[in-house]
Amino acid sequence: MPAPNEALLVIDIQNDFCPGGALAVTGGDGIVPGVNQLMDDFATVILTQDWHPAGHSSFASSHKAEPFTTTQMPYGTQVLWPDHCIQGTEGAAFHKDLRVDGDLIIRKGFNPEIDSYSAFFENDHTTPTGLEGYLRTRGIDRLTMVGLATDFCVNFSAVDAAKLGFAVTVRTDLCRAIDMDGSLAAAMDGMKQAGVEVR
Ligand code: VGL
Ligand code: ZN
Repeated sequence: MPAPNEALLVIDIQNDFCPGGALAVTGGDGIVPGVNQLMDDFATVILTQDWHPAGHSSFASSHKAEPFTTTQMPYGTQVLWPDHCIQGTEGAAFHKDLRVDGDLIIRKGFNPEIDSYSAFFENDHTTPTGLEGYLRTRGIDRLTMVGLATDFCVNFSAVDAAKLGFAVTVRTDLCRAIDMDGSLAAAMDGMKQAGVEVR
């Protein structure tokens, strides 16, 4: 029987993060069968969906810059991405084979001025998404995380959750990384430092 205090967080398994997408993560689609199967083991399944308005401030095109460079935002350094996961587009849709029968879909990155990697806080590390309250009011204190990308949205979500006091496990076999400039190694270290069980 799935434990009532545990939830599975399925992060950003959307077309734009899969091969052929605008910000494709190598092998991103390969995790879908394993993620679908893992959903059976959880009483609560939550999916996140990166959900940007056109012209979002995290897009290189909004700064006349090259993708994968960085810029300074009021909240710190921001990587500039190719246009991706624009609200209502096919790129923002979940992978066609992903089970979407979860309890909650939480969208993030919809504020034009702030990116949001984490499912808990926008990139200013202060503006909440409301997910913490959803989990606490439902008595959930243990989270397993899977999805895309290991070094950005999974990493930020896992570290924030651990800081908030949740017990967090990241299943790296069901995650895939962007891995730019050592970001995967840094994410692994950061998650372990924060007390995330990475396996
Ligand atoms: C993500 C970069 C930009 C992610 C989202 O889901 O990891 N990465 N937006
Ligand atoms: Zn994004």
